[in-house]
Formats: sequence, C-alpha cells, structure tokens
Amino acid sequence: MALKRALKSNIQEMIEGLDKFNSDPKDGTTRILFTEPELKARNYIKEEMAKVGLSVREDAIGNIFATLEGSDPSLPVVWTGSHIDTVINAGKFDGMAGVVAGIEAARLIKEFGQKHKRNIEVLVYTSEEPTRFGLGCLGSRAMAGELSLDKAKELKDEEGNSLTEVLESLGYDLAEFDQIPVKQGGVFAAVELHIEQGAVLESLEVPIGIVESIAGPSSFEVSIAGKQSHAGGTPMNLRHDAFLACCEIALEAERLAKESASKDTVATVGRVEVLPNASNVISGEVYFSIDIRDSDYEVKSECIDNLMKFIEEVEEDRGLTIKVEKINDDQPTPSDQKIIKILEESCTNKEIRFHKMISGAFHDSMMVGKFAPIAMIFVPSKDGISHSPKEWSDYSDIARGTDILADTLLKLANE
Ligand code: HGY
Ligand code: MN
Ligand code: MN
Ligand code: MN
Repeated sequence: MALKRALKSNIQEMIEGLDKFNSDPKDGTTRILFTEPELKARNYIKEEMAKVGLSVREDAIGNIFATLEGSDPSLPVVWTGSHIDTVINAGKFDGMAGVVAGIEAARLIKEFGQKHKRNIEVLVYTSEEPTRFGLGCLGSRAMAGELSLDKAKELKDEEGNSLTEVLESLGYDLAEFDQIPVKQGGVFAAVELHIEQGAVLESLEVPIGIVESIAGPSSFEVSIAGKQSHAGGTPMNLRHDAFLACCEIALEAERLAKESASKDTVATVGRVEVLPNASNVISGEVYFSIDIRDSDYEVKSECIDNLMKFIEEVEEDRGLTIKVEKINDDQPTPSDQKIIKILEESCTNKEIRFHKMISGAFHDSMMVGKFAPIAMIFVPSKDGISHSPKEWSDYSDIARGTDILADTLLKLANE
C-alpha cells in the first residue's frame, strides 16, 4: 500500500507553532541557541514528536532524537532531521522545514502501518547556525568527533559565556560529552529536507532538488589595527585607515571567488565592526568576518591562500597590523549515490520533476556525512531568499518534499 500524502495543514501548523518562539517578532524570526525562545521551541517540538508516538531523548550537547521503533532495533538506524535555531532576523523555514517534514514523515509511516526493520529517528541538531558561538553545526560537529569538550569550553558568546557553561546551566551532563560522537556504521543513512536558500528550483520551475554535494564553508575572523586620526587634518599619505583596508580585502575576496576555477566558489564579508565608527574619524580598529565556500576543496584552498597573501601585502602597503583567525575550514560533503537513486526513483514513481544540484549553504548533513551516507531534498525558496524575514517556501512544496522523504526513509529502513 502506498503511503498517503503528507498533510500540508500539519506542516503549516508546526511551522507556525514554532514561529511563536521568537525574540524579535517585529522583524522576521530570531531564535538563538539556548535562549528562552529556543528552549521553548525545543519543548514544543518534543511535544509534537511525542504526539506522533516517537520516544524522545537528548545527548549531552542537546541534539534531540525522536525514535520510531522498527522490528529490529539492533540494526543501524535511519535518520532525518535538521535545526530549529536561526540567524538574526531570519525566516521561519531554514531548518524548521526539515524538522517538521521529518515528524510528518514519521507520522505517515506509523499511522499507515508501514512495516520497517530499522528504527527511524527524527533529529533536531543543536546550533546549526554560528549565531551565538561563532561556529556552525555544533551538535552535528560533535557527533562527527570534530568538537571536543576542550574546544567547546573555548567557544564563547558575546557575553563571554562558554558553550560548556551554558550547557551545564541547563542541566546537560558534560561527563557524557565524550559519548556524543557517532561511530562509522552506527547510522545506516541520513536524509535531510531543507529549503534551497537559492533560486535555482524556482527558475527551473522544478519542485524538488536532490543535493549531490554540500559546499564546504571556511570562515575567518580578521582584526585590523591602524591609526585612529582626524578625517580632515591627516594628509592622505600619512593615513593608516583600518576600514579602507577591510574594504580592499573584502573586494579582493569577491574578485578571487568570481575568477576562481570553480563556478561554485562564493565569498563575502557579512559582519564588520568599525571603531570608533564616527563620521569624521579615520578608523583605527576594524573587526570583520570572511566567509568563503566551494564544492571543490582544492579550488577553495587556492582562493584562501591567495587572499592571505593579499592581506599581507595590504598590511605592508598601509602600515597596519592585521591578524587572521581561522574559525573553520570544512571539506565539501558528497551525497551517497544509493540514496540519490532512491530519491530519484521516488520522484519518478510519483511523477514529480526533480533537479540534481549542489548546496551552496552548509547543513548538518555536511557533518553527518563524515560518519554516515547522506543525501538532501531541497524544496523551492521564493525569489531565492533566505536568512531574511522575506524567506518563504510554500507549504504544499514542503508537503511534496515530505512525501519523497517518507518514501525514501521507509525504503532505507527496510534495506
Ligand atoms: O550559513 C549557512 O550556510 C547555513 O545556513 N548556516
Ligand atoms: Mn541558515
Ligand atoms: Mn539551515
Ligand atoms: Mn568562480
């Protein structure tokens, strides 16, 4: 018996239910890791998981696991899921669509009595966004064994709280932190549904994307120390202008990305702090971020090397002191060809058009792919907008993606 269709109303209800937990409702959705809105959203989603009959647990970094038991729980599990934390003034779909789709897929499988050998688990990964601690994918990174307790202790938010202090204050047991990593083979397959966060599907008028590879992100924190001085009295040849050096570096990062050997190279400077930030003062201190990504690690590394050389030249030419701290330099993650084939067959059987593509955005699947076979389902983003209050995906598109997800999870859970 084929699975019934996912209910758009369930999906809309859970997405809108989650969106009530928001620390800045006047401008999109802001739900930052372990703040009150995010803790309430965690409780809400755990209730929704329990309503569907899933048994819910958390690990020592707050990854949430909701289990639909199979006939042979001893077999490696099948995973789906995403995140519910957001960037500042975000939309209500980035991450949440995948969590909600996972719950609805589990409901379909359970309520229509579909037998499956393997347990199916719906996850909420802790802190996919770097918003609070400056590093993304904290929960899935710890699962991949790439976030030690010592490293977690060093991660600080703007108030100086460390990730571990926050975890302990919430009752998580750090003695269990070393049990978070997932061993190779422990997860049979992991499929994440996510909004595309770009405009490819919309431009092609195709409702489903099948992700073949997730571009690897690299991020850096740069500080420039120049010489704060008077904007009128200082002759141009005597200036050590920290902000204009930042501008030069930002434009060079853009040029390197545009002219790189890979069509997938992207770069931006998203956050800048200029001191003293006064209209008639030459800035003496600037702190800014650099985000560079590519589906090809060698090409990305060459871009980064060239940018670092350029930064040294700017430091020399302008008589500044420039410090670059590497935050992360992640490898791209390829999807598993067997899961891609199952996704393709599911779309074909349901006569749903699909497009195979890369993901420019990173996702928890990028980390999960280090210990398990992964693949992702994309649903269209209106006007390609994301990380913005204007982010929108049609609930009917998410429901369609959920049908493909449920089908694929069921097939994988019976392999
Ligand atoms: O930045 C990203 O790619 C993700 O949305 N956090
Ligand atoms: Mn995001
Ligand atoms: Mn996301
Ligand atoms: Mn390029």
